[in-house]
Amino acid sequence: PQTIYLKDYTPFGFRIDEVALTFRLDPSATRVISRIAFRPNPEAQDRRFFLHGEKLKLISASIDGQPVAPDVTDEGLTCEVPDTPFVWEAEVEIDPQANTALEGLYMSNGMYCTQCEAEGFRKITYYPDRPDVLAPFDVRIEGEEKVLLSNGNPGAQGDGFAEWHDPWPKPAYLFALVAGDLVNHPGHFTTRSGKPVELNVWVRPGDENKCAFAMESLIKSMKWDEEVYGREYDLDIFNIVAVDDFNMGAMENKGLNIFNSAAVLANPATSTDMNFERIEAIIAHEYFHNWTGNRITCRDWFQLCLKEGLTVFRDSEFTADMRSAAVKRISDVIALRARQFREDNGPLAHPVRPESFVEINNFYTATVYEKGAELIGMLKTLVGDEGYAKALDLYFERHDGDAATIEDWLAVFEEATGRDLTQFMRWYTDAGTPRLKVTDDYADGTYTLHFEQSTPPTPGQTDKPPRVIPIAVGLLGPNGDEVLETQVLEMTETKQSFSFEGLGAKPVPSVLRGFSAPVIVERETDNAERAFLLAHDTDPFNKWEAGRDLARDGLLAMLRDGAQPDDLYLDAVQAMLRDDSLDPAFRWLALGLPSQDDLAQALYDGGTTPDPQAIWEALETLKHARAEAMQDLAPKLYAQYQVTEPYQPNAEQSGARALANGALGLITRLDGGAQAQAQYDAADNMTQQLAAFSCLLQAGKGDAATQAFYDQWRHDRLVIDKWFSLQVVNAAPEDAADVAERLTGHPDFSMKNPNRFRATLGALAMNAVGFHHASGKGYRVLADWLIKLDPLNPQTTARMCSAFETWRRYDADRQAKIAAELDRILAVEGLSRDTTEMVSRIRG
Ligand code: HT7
Ligand code: ZN
Repeated sequence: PQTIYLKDYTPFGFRIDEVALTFRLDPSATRVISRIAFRPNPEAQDRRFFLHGEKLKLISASIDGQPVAPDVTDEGLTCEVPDTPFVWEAEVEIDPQANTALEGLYMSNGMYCTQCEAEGFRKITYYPDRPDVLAPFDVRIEGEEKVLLSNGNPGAQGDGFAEWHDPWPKPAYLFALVAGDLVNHPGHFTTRSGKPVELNVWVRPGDENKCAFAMESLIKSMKWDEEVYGREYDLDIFNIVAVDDFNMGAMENKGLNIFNSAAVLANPATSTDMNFERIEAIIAHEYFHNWTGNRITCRDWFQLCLKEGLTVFRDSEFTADMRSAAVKRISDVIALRARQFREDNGPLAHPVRPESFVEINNFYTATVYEKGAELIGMLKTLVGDEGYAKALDLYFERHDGDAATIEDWLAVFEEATGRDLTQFMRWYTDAGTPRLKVTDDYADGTYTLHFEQSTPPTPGQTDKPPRVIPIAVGLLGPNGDEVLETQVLEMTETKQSFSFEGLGAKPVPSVLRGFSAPVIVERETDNAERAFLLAHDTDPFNKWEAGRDLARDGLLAMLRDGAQPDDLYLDAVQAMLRDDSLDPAFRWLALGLPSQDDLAQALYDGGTTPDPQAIWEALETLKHARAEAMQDLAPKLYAQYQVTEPYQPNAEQSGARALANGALGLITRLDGGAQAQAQYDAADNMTQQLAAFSCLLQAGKGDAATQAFYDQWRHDRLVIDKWFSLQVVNAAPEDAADVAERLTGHPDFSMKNPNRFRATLGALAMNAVGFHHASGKGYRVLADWLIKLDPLNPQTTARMCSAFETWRRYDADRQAKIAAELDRILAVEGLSRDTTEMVSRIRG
């Protein structure tokens, strides 16, 4: 397969003034008629006329009304064209029903829908399917379905047809079409300049009672973007559609966002607090793309972080404003470390702006999204709130209607603030997570912090010069008072020291407050200092971090030296749980333990080969010790944080339920599931029901609940996804692969639905100890199913291969077993480009 390089970018030889598309819908033989007005692009040298096109049957083509016979290959067509403006017309036939890859135009439960990012439009018609070719689109849909939707504003609508006009020039990846017998949950928004906007959430009949929360979230997002970023909505209508078969969470098509139904449908009976929070964030994310992604798009796919990093950053700010900023920050960092640090430390490491790819779908990664968002956060820290606001205003003013680059993005910051960001650019071009070594000394009232940065080599990049790192620091006096409020130190060299004078005693440093840069801090410290920070730090992130480090180091000592659970940790976490002045959601986070994967990486980094079974056993031992240490406290917390008011998915109630359910986990370890069963029987919302169900499964008492849950929810596909997933995630180490395999034989299992596939096989990879069982059956079951899925859905298959990305950490026997599975996948004849690229990179 061909590798595409950023350095080879050249503009397309033509511009497009107008696109008109007509769709004659038919499940197996849809006709797409296109009329495209091209003119030579004065900024391009290369005037070869190449249109992308895949899996299309060309019926006819003409230029300025004269039939032409282009050269057609599997990837597109070329044709002689005039060197003056001309009109290209073509008719193609496509087969939506046979499209199981869920890219292009496909069918889901009898409904037509599209997914065009990144390169799906080429499966709809011949077109320059690249993000730097923008055009206004007019669309006519002819079909018998009750609802016919596309981008932009509605035009003529009649029996069997509908027309849509999108005045905003857009690249083809933002095109969308939906047709089906759908029902809508309507809403309304008036922009701050007084423009009325019609809002709709479209769903399959039966799902109407799951739309209200999405609509509220959309309205909040529209308002927030006006208030915080000064961005108004720009069409008369905004439609959201829920689709069951979808490869990712959602898609920001102009004026017609399409959502995985799991990322939009919710009500208290069927969705957990976490589902509600995720839906609110995804609705916001897709809506915010209207400006950061749609009005200003990317020049090429190497610039993906330009829209994704910025939009993730914006949705995190939104969630922080709607809920608790501290809890959001801590949760984001937990996710960043779990997914992005893991990626950055393995064979799939790549820069936030990659330099090459084979299949762009493989680069919708935690690095591009989450690390991309961290870079925006660092920029904001470096230039300050005012500088950031000025730079963003300039960005919107200067680049509205453009397909922009990271260079354009940094240039507006340089101009708006006068800063030189040459060194900052390394964050975009260099892969890998920097290590930040911290030491200190104190003499005569002066305290000095010494920093040293280094970044390990990553695939294709050995040399890593220093990057600018904003390090937020505070100092605490021996009595716990803060003697220095948060200051941002700017580290620009490999080694650098910063001194603080006039201190009466050696302070305790609180370094990298708020996780001010995506780095790994290495500092030799002791548990007493961590307990001190857990008790006194005013920075909520570092307070939480101190508890997490205590837990992690205690666990590592158990694993390396056979130590007992650390009393200092047990006492400190109890003291924190008893502190009613702390937000319950924060306390619930502080009760969390490092994951099996975190511990495996920490052992590996320290030179020890991780044993997945031993890691799981150490965690079990610590959880049991905690339950015993807190046998008085846990029931008190459980009672104190029961929510008696009617269910609301807001931050306050969610935090209380999370803490109470954390306490239920402790209780279950000692009472064998009695309290969990009582909660399960009484639950009137999914948060309570699912928490109790998990506890019962973990206690080995889940059989009755498993049957009852299925009987109660068999009609609800999203709830049944949870049923599949929980059984696998909570299975005992030796059973996990068998449970997953058994569930693939369940009548409700379907390979064609990515949610169900992930709920079963993705869940196996999440059960780390089960997946890495010494027998190798976890590896075998996952590889078997990836091989089966690949011909149907390469995109989802390739993404799920990342379960194997950490394989080099493990012992020789496990490595050999994983290598054999990777080789077995690679040997499959006709393996997709997506999966071939992923597995080859992982295999190395
Ligand atoms: N911009 C979108 C990314 C995307 C996608 C979404 C659904 C299915 C396939 C997809 N490929 C790429 C989603 C987002 O980041 O908002
Ligand atoms: Zn996005």
